[in-house]
Amino acid sequence: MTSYQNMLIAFALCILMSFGAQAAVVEHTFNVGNKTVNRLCEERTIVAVNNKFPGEWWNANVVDVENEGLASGRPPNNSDAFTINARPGDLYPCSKQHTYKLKVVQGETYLLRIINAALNNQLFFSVAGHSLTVVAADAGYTKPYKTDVLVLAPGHTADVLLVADAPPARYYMAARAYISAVVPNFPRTTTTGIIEYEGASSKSTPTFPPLPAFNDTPTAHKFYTSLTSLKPHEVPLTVDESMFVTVGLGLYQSKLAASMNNVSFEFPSKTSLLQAHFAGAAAGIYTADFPDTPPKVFDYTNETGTLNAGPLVATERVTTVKRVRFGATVEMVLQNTALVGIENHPIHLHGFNFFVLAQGFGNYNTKEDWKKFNLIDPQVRNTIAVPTGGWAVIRFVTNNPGVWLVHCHLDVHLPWGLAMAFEVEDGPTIESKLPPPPVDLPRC
Ligand SMILES: *[C@@H]1O[C@H](CO)[C@@H](O)[C@H](O)[C@H]1NC(C)=O
Ligand SMILES: *[C@@H]1O[C@H](CO)[C@@H](O)[C@H](O)[C@H]1NC(C)=O
Ligand SMILES: *[C@@H]1O[C@H](CO)[C@@H](O)[C@H](O)[C@H]1NC(C)=O
Ligand SMILES: *[C@@H]1O[C@H](CO)[C@@H](O)[C@H](O)[C@H]1NC(C)=O
Ligand SMILES: [Cu+2]
Repeated sequence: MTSYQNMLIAFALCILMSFGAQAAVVEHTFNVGNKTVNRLCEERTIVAVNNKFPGEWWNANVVDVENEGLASGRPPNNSDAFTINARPGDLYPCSKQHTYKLKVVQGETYLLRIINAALNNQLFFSVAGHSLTVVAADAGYTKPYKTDVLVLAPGHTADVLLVADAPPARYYMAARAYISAVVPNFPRTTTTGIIEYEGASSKSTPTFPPLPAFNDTPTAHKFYTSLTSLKPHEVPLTVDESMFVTVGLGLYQSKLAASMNNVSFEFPSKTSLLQAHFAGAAAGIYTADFPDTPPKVFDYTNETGTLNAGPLVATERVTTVKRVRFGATVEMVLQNTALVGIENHPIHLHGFNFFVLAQGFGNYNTKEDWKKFNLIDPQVRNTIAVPTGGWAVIRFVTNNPGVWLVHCHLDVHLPWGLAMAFEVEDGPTIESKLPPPPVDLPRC
C-alpha cells in the first residue's frame, strides 16, 4: 500500500497564501522581528517572519549588499550559501548540523512541494538514486513527468512525487545555480539535504546526485518545455490584445538597467498604482501608454557585440501601464534581447495564471512560430522563464480587475526596471468590480 506524505521544501523563505475566485477570507499573522542565527561559522541578527527566515544566506548585511549594488550600478554581491528549508547543508563550513534531513520508509511515496525562494538564481535540483515525477507546476496539475533533474526559477514551484524504492541507505538531495548569462561572478556553491531511509546507518556516507553544469541551457530548456497540463484546456482562440514585448538589459545613466519594450519601469513613490487607479487619479502617478511593440525592430538576439556598445542599449525610466478591458484575451510574445547580454528572465504575472503556448530560441518568427502553439494542453503557470536569447508566448484572460505587475523574478532586475503593469478595468457585475481598499489600509 502506498501512502502519501507532504513535505515542503523551500530553497529559502516561502510564504504560502491562497487566493480563490470564491474570495474566501484567509487570515495570516506575520510576526516580524530580529532573530540571532548561527550559519557558516558566523553569528548574525537578521529579520525573521514568524521565526522563519530565508537563508539563501549572506554573511554580510543584506541591506548593505543591496545599497552597494544600487550605488555602483552593478549586480550586488552574491550570497554565501543557498539553503534547503533554511539549512545550507554539509558542504558549507560549520554546517553539518544545519543540514535538512528527510526520513523515509522504503516502499512509500512522498509528495515534495519544492519552491525556489532564492533571490537571484535559478536552481537545478536532483536526488541521488531516485528519479522525480512532476505532477504540478505553479500549483497547476501537469501530466506526470518523470525526470532526474528539476530546474526552478525564483518564484517557481513544483509538486513532485518521490518513490522510496532504492536500497535503504542515505542519499543527498542537492541544488545549485543554473546560470544562463555569460558572467564572471556567480555563486558556485551547492546546498544539500539528506534523504535517510529507515534502517540505514546514520553514519554512512550519502551518495551524491549528478547535477547539470551551471550553464546547461539544453537541460533547463528540456525541463521547461516538457511540461503539459493534466487535462485539456479551453484556450481562447481569439486574441483581443496582441503584444510583442522585448525583455532584457540596458543602460540608464551609465548604470545597468533593464526594460520591457525599452521602458525601464520606475516604481511610483507617492502612492501605489492600485490606489491611484481606484481613485481615478493616475495623473502624476502613471500613464497608460505602455507600448504593444518595441520602438525599434532590430536583430534582437544577435550577440556579435555591436549591440552592446551601440545606440540601442540606452533605456528610459517611465511609470507606464497597459490598460485593458475586463475579460480581454491578452497574448504576449516575450522576446529576450542581447543588449548587454542574453539571459533567461523568469517573468512573473500577478493576478492571473497564463497558458504557455510555445517557447524557442532566436528571434520570434511571426510567420512560422505560431504553428508551434500548444492550444490543447499547454502548461498553466504564473512565471515563465523566457529562454536565454529566445522567446516565449503566453496567453491569458483579464478576469481580475485592478492593477497587476508583470516583472522579472530575479530580484536584482526589479530596481533596474524589468517590469510593467496591466491596468484591468472593472467588469459589468458586482463580482467583477474592484472592491474598495480596507479602511485600515496603511498609508505611505
Ligand atoms: C533589530 O536589529 C536592528 C539592527 O541590529 C536594530 O536597529 C533594531 O532596533 C532591532 N529591532 C528590534 C525590534 O529589536
Ligand atoms: C562585496 O564584495 C566585495 C569584494 O569581495 C567586498 O569588498 C565588499 O565589502 C562586499 N560588500 C558587502 C556589502 O559586503
Ligand atoms: C549578427 O550581426 C552581424 C553584424 O550586423 C552580422 O554580420 C551577422 O550575420 C549577424 N548574425 C546572424 C546570425 O544573423
Ligand atoms: C530606447 O530608448 C532610448 C532613449 O530614448 C534610445 O536611445 C534607444 O535607442 C532605444 N532603444 C531601443 C532598443 O529601442
Ligand atoms: Cu531578469
